[in-house]
Formats: sequence, structure tokens, C-alpha cells
Amino acid sequence: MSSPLHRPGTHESGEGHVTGKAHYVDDLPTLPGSLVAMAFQSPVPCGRIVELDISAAKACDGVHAVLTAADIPGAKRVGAIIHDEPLLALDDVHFRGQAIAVVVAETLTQCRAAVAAIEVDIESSTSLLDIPSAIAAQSFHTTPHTIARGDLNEAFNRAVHVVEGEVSTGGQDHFYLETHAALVQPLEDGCYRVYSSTQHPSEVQACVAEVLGLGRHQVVCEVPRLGGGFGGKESQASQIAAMAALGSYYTGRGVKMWLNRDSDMIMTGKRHPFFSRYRAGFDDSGLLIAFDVDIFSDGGWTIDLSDPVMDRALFHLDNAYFIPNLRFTGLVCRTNLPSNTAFRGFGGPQGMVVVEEAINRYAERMGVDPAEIRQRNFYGDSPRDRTPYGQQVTENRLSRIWTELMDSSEYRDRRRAIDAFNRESKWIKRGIAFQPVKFGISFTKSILNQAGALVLVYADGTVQLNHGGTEMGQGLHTKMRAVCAHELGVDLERVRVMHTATDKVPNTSATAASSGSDLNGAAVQRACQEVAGRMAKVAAENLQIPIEAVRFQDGKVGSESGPSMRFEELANQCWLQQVSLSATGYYATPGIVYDRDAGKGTPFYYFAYGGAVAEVEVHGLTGEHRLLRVDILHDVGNPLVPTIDVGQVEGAFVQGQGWLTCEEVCFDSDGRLLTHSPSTYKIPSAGDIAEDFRTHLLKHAPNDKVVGGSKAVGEPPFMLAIGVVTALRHAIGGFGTGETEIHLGIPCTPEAILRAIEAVRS
Ligand code: MTE
Ligand code: LUZ
Ligand code: MOS
Repeated sequence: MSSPLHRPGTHESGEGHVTGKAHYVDDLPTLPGSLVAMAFQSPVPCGRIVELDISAAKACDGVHAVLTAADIPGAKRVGAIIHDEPLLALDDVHFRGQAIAVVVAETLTQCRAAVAAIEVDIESSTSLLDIPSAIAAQSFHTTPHTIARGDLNEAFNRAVHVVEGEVSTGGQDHFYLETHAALVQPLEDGCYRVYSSTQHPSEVQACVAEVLGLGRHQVVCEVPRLGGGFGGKESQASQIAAMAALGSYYTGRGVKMWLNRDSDMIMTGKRHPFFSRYRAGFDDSGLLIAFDVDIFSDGGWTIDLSDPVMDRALFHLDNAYFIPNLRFTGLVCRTNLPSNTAFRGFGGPQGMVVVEEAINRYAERMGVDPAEIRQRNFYGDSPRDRTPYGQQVTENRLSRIWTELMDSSEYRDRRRAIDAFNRESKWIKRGIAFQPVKFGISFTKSILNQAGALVLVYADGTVQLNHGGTEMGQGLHTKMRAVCAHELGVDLERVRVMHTATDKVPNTSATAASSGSDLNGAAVQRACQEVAGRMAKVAAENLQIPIEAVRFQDGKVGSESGPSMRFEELANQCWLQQVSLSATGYYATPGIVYDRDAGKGTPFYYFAYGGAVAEVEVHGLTGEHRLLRVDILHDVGNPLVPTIDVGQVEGAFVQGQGWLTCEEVCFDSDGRLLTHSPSTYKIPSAGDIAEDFRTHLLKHAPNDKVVGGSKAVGEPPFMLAIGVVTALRHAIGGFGTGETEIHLGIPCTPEAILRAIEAVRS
């Protein structure tokens, strides 16, 4: 049988991506007379607006409107969960870059001139620009959320070694290749069509409707594709679309809003910086028996998704390790910075680095291989093996990954060779590390775990597939097309995946939490099965075979060895016999609940597992490093399209590497973003990728819970990159003498590495 499912395949838009023929929002045709919009942004990080003068701007050439909060006909505040974010500043400004007014003009040049003509008088007040200042000022978005179990005091009394310290991790810009963009077209009867580069079309639809004071039925949001989202377009595309919509509302014309790279980096939120204080108690066999952690995140000026991000950080403070006694408390700080948001891993990476730091320091103090400590602390498969929030760990693949990866990467031999190398080499040292990952799959806000699809079969046997997920390069459409082609037994070429649109599938969740293919895949499968069921009946009657014998495969429908007809023949037959050829499919993940007040529940449908071995080489005089070799063994179940998943694993690892080693978001003491273009913000480039990069998917590991036996893949491998930090610590240790703890800040830039080397040398 020639089903495309589980076969290597190319990305459905791959050719379009490389030839430039794939359409993004900015490539779509505009209506005659269309305009562009640009925001006038706050020049200070915090203050009260005393006077705003837009008269000169209104008189500028080509300007059709200059709009402020007073012009908003509907909701003045928006927001992903809590509507705490003024779309345009009300009386106060809360970060440097906040939108105060929107200028709508014929060209971007005219917009720029008009923006420059706006005058604002702001009475500045003291701003909070980092977590320590926010803690000192008791400036928080939330109340503390705690997850606890066991008896911490008793466990710390029993602990033989206690490691205590602080960990800070910085922000990360999403650096999608396509910056935020929206195009709004007015329709008849006061309705709008919104094209948006968003991971969450339903939220854009809702936000535009609320801001304009309309019902959601009056707004359609359509997404051609995204040039990357990485979480940055989960909640924050809404404001861009709403500003463009406001422009369209007042001018009656099509309006596009597109942020250039600098504006995108200045206006929109990033990965949450985190600051943690921890105390970790180990027994004499190296088991982590007590773990007490306070974590703080920088939410920025509004809450956005900071609450669920914090939840996921708390849910991943254990990573792959069973910790019997613990207390984890999380608190979101309010600062005068852009509102931080979803970013691949969604708080998980920030949580995990804390436990990994504690293990590294313990192992360094004891002079043992941290890999062995990690393995010793793994969750097992027994009833004891529950997470801090009480979820049973099932189908645990950690020990399998450990065994296979240690063997295939020749970890132990290489570690011995590296230690020998380090004894001989004075200025160049090497390091190697093993990093396991366990990552919970499901939206931590449980109700979001639902999806829908709509399948249309035409009488010529071709198919249009609609589902609620968005394509951002991750290959979701490629996978959904394969699921659909498999269910209907037709070639991929017959199935066209349509633009994601809210008039095809309503009330969708963001394509996020790595669950796009799990959720939409099940909905697509159900929609296809519904149509196929009706078609099978017609086939059985026409072919005079029992319905149970009907199979859909190789473009034919019928019995496996007996009579059959071509799929297109059957589709036409159904039309002639007046049988409906379209169907919807709907899916909601069963059995997941989380009681936030109690800090207990089963928030995840299952866990994804993975392991990485990373080897680095550090230059002692410059602090620079190279990644010599990376071996990854990752669990994606039975992959829907394995080539796509390998790309996701590699991409996630390199993006994690960027966060941990070279990307630094810097603000000056006046809240001004200093790193707002590729000249000052360093993302990993081809030369930073491991010279020898070996990615393998765990074999024979189907996941019964998900369509085709697959597993989510988008985010979990991001955290495998934490192994690079441990490998760097190993190398840095080589510059010292024996059992010293390493003090290495994240990101591990050359400066941070040099500082750590200086410290071990003295
Ligand atoms: N891969 C590409 N190429 N571009 C992206 O924007 N986003 C990541 C991941 N992989 C992203 C990506 C993030 S943050 C998530 S949550 C998932 O893809 C979302 O898609 P999925 O649920 O279909 O895996
Ligand atoms: N939970 C989660 C969420 O785990 N990932 C997400 O992307 C998300 N988004 C919104 C709310 N909860
Ligand atoms: Mo991904 S951070 O869940 O969009």
C-alpha cells in the first residue's frame, strides 16, 4: 500500500519557500486605494501622558487618519487571557515602545513623517526594568503559585550534601524571518476580512471584533502561512491586526500593518527572563531528595500568557527526575518592558535549567560525572513515579534512551579521551555532557485542548482540507495532508490544504504547545472517516460487496482482492446518488484536568522524551567555543512524516543553543532595547551548528494515544540544548584543578565563559 503516512516526505511548501513563490501576508494582493498603518510609540518606559498633539500629523501629506484610544469604538483593552492591555495608551505609558497612536497613510514614508510630527508630553516616573527591582518594589502580576509534596525539613536534615544558589536566564527574541504583519479588507455590511501572520486566527478574529464593537460573525481571519512564529505570534499578532482594523474602520479602505525588524523587536514581547533561588539536598548515593525553589519571571507590562508560562515552568522544574520532597513557588513580576510571551518550551526551559544547574554543581563538587547523577535520579515506571503535581509517569522511555544513546554516542570512551586531552592541552579544553528531557504534552490551560477540521471532497475526486492549525514552517500542513491522503487512500497531490480561516473551522485554539498535529490530526482523521463512511456505503452497493470489506487505498475503493472502483469514480457516483461529500471533525483531548489551587492533577495527556550528548571545545584565551558533535535520540512516537520531525528536532536544538549561548536581549538603564537588529542581537548561524550533528528518532516507540501512533515534536527537543551548558562546564573545569564548582552564567557568551575560566583558575 502506498500511503504517504510514516514515509519520508518533503515540506508541502518547501519549493515555495525556496523559490519565493509561497505567499505570506505581505505578498497578498491589496484592494485599490489601500493604505498602510504605523504606530506612534512611547519614548519613555513609564509615565503619565500630559498632552498628546496629533494635529500636525493629521495635516501631513497622504495621511488619512491619526487614531488614539478615544477613537476605539469597542473594547479599549485587549489581552490573551485577561484584558489588561490598552491597545492604544489610555492615560499612562508602561514601556518604551508602547503604541500611543496609529497613523494611517498612503505610504510608509508618509507614515514615518506623520509619526515624527506627533507631539507628546509625558510626565515620567520611575521604571522597573528587571526582576530584582520588581521584587524589591513588590511589583507582581499574580499571587504566588505553589506545588509541594513530602516533608522538606525532614529531607534536608537527612541530606548529606546541600547545594544552594541562584540561576538567571535571559530573554530571547523569536526572530521569525517574517515579522508581524496584518492586512485588513473592509467587506460589505460593515464586515471585515483580516489576513494575519498569527498562530491564533480565532483570537485575532475575536480581538478585532471586540475592538470594533462587532460580533465575531462579522470578522473572518485568514492565515496563508507564517514565516515562523515560535510562540511570538500566539497572542501578540492580535494587536497588530486590531490596529490595522481600526484604520480600516475609519478610512473604509484596506489597511496593512507590517512591522520592520527594529519595530518588531522593540514593540513585541520575548521569552520570559527568569530568576530562581534554589536549595537542593542530595543523599549519599547522589539522589536528589529535597528541592526547594522560588522562581520569578519577568512578565513585562501586561500579563499576556505569563500565568500559563509560569505554570509550565513549575511543571518542568523536575525535568526527568523523581524528587520525593519539594516545594516550588512561582511569581510573575510586573516591569516596564514589552509584555513577555510564549516562546518554544513555554517556561519549560526556564524551569529545567534550575534542576540541571543543581545537579551540575553537586556533581562538580563530588568530582563525579553529572550524567551518572542524572541517570540515577530518573523517573521509573512504578506507581511511586508521580510528578510533583501528582501525574503518574507512564510509558517512560528515559532508560531506553539512556542505554541506546550512551552506546551509540560512545559517551564513556569519549569522556575518558576528553579528560586525557584536557590534561595535555593548555589553552584548548573539551567537554562532553548528556542531557535528558521529559516534556508534558497538552496546553496547560486544559480547555484549549480541542480542534476541528472540515473536509470537502469534489465530484472529480480531489479534496480540500481545512483544519484549525496554522502552518509556520513546522510542517503541520504536510502532516495533515498525509493523514487525509492516508484515510481516503489517495495521492498527496489530490489533497490541497487550504489557508487556515475562521469561517471554515470556528473557535480554534492557537497552534501551540506542540499539539498542533495531535489535536488537528485527530479532527482531520475523524472528518475523513465521516466522509469515507458515507462513500464506503455507496461503493459497497455499487460493487456488491459487504461494507466491512471496503478499503480506501492506492486511489481505489473496494475490496482488497476483489472488485474496486477509482476514488474519483466513486466521488462522482456519490454526487449522482445525492450523498454529501463534506464533513467536519472535532476532537478534544480526554481525561486531562489540573486543579490550580491544589497544585494537583493530570495536566498532560502524555510525555515526550529525548536525550542528547553534546561535545564542545573551549578556547581559554577568548572564551569562544565550538560545538564538535551532537548526538540526539528523540522520541516522536511513530512519526507521521519522519523527515519533518528530524527537521524539528534539529531546529529546536539549535534554537535552544542560541538561547543558552549567544542570544542576549539587552535594555539600557532607560528601558531602551539595545539589541533590536541582527547587528546587535546574535542568533546562531550555520557556523554555530555542531560540526557533526547526528539526529535519530527513537525506533519502535508508537504512542497509542495519538493519530498514527505519533507524538508532538515542536518544543521538547529545544531543551536538549541544555546539555551544551553542561558540556561547557566540563570543559571549563579542565582549566582548574580537580573538584571545583563552576560558576557559569547563561547565556554562555565568550564573556561569561572567560569569567568562569578566570574563577576556576584562581
Ligand atoms: N518550527 C518552525 N519551522 N517554525 C515555527 O515557528 N514553532 C515552534 C515549533 N516548531 C515553530 C516550529 C513552536 S513554539 C511550537 S509550539 C510548534 O512548532 C507548533 O506547531 P505544532 O504544534 O504543529 O508542532
Ligand atoms: N499552555 C501551554 C498554554 O502549555 N502552552 C501554550 O502554548 C499555552 N497557550 C495558552 C495557554 N496555555
Ligand atoms: Mo509554541 S511556544 O507553544 O507557540
